[in-house]
Amino acid sequence: MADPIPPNPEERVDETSKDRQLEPFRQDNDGQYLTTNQGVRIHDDNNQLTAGDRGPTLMEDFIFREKMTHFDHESIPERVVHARGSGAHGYFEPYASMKAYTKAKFLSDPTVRTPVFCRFSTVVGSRGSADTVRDVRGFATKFYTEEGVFDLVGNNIPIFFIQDANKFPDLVHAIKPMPDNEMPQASAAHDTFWDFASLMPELAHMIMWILSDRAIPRSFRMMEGFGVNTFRLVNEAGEGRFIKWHWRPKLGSHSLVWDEAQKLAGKDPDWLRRDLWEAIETGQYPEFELLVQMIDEKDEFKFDFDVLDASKIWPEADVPLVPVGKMVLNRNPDNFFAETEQVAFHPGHVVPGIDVTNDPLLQGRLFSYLDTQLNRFHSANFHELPINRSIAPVHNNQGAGFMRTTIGKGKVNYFPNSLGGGCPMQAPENMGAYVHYMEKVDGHKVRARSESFKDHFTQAAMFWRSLSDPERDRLVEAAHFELGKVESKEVRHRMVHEIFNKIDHDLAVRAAKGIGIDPPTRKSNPEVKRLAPEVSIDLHSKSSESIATRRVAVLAADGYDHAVLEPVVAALERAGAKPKIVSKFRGKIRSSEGQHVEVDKSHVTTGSIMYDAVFVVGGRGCVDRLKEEGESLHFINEAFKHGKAIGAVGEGIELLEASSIRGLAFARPGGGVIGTMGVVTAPAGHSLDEFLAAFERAIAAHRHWERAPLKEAVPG
Ligand code: HDD
Repeated sequence: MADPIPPNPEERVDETSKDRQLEPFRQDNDGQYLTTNQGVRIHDDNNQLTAGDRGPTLMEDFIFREKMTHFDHESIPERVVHARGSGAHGYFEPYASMKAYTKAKFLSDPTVRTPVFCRFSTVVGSRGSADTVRDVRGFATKFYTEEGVFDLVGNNIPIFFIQDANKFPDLVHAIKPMPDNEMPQASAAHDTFWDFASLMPELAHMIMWILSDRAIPRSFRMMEGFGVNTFRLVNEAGEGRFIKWHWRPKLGSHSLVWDEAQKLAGKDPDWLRRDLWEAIETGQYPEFELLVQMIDEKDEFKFDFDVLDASKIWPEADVPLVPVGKMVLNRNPDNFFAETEQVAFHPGHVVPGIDVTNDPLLQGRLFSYLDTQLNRFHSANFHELPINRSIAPVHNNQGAGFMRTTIGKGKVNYFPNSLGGGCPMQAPENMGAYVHYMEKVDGHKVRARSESFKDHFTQAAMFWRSLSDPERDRLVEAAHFELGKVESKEVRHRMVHEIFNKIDHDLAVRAAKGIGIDPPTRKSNPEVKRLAPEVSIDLHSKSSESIATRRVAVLAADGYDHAVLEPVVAALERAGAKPKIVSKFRGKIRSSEGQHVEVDKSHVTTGSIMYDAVFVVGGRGCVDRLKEEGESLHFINEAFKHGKAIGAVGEGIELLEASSIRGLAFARPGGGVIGTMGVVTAPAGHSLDEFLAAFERAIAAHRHWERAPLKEAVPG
């Protein structure tokens, strides 16, 4: 008999269901003897079996052969895209029942916590590439629901490059490194990508997003996620609604700046991976809110975009966001390969109440993901790998194939059968069976793009108009970098005249200036239909008030003022921030009063790029030393240039004065706290509470773009 769902009320799905399922697969080597794969204990794991102690290896050395053969096979093909990723376990819980819209049980009962595994990734780079490259980030979540596995395979950008999956291989070939020399790694900044983009106007909107700050997130914990494609929710009554999935991070959306991203790629290529890992290890669990936008089937043709076109957003002003629930990531994987590498996502892994639509990008994805898993695992049984296993019981007649682990019992492996009592049997709809949405499909066979998909510039122009001035400056700088790396003048010309100028004339003129192309003399954006500002795009509107998990460098040296350092560090920690003492060398430094503090990071191992804010502690001896250290001055200049909050107390202010910051007022002895453009200073002896309140506000703001005119003169 097939197990009813759930098997019994005692075994109800909860957040630890997946963990319990994984437990028998875990292995701990503590206190164990080394063995062969057959469980035979090994006496000597340092030497081959040779003929004499200086002779050749004996053919019979089955122990060495087993070990070496295993090693030689210790890799699987990396993902053709999204090869580099980081995963985490957690749970999802809905705020309230979504029953009116979907029969999916995991969205219908707020008391149910569904276990999840989430994998964040970059798209273009190989497995070993740097985290902070300019790229889309993958945001894929596997929900182990009581009705089977549901995969929400999204990205951190709400739209996609192309509209039809048939262009996916071309897009990926163009954006991946050049076919002849495999350069550049993990970057779109080369001729083939921009050649493709300049010939494909449907990429125009996405190009704006990848040139924006969205493509260099500060943290996986501080970026939004989107299902991108249009899916469908279906309720018990069989009513369907078009939907788009959204994830919103509790910590707000934040980005790096490009100079910082490039430096981090060298100083800590694992920046995003480490950030996620450390946050979970220290109990600062990342949280995301799940939301949906819904469009009734009857309103399918009400909008000036096609609801099935993945290169378009649904403006929030037209289609509001409905909060659904929250996800908390609270456990790091035990093993990178077994979990993060072997997890296999597929947008076609849906449960009753969630269905697909005719979005032509999604339709192609439904083919590609299963196919790619077969290539990665060389087995149709990848669903049996522990990380991929459903926690809902699996019963079917698909019993064989490479690496099958389940031992099916009985003589009957076909359907229908009478010899097995008809089992496993088909489920009626009211017993949790998946029934496809009853959509009427009718039409001629055509290979064509719908007319309703052909406006490529309206939303790209809306995006540009919605940006603040500093965001526009950075987008133009990004275009200068990306296209500045393109050798072909023809490609650069086409991007400016055929794409940018159709989005916005000012953008085209500004982009042209940095890449050696004559700017267009006339506007050319006749296709733009609507220019209402789109608030949902603005990164700043989604900042968080909290400074939780922000990294603050505390610059200090021997002779520091302990009476300032200790309370500032404690206050930052109370607010959830991560202060770290940075000094020339590791070890202990001594205060002017004789106390000690342990240095967390030496200059050679860190840099301002690895912090969200900097604090300079006072103390005569300390500051005299810091002023003599190029690293400390560079630290301040670079943090200022990158728009980060800077705080200094007492003599610490002298380090700011010795830096290249010009045009800002600093606190004076006997005066009050001064906070301008995110630089907060307090004189010695002044109330630290007032200073800390202003400094924390400056950190919460994340970046201080209003400094732009001052930062030009500061060396980076
Ligand atoms: Fe894709 C992986 C997200 C379009 C084909 N995709 C992959 C991953 C994410 C996305 C997050 C990594 C999953 C993981 O962590 O293992 N992909 C998207 C989004 C898209 C999108 C949001 C736009 C709506 N993808 C897309 C298209 C195709 C693919 C149009 C092909 C028709 N994607 C793949 C793939 C990958 C993949 C080749 C590579 C590795 C894998 O599937 O498991 O099948």
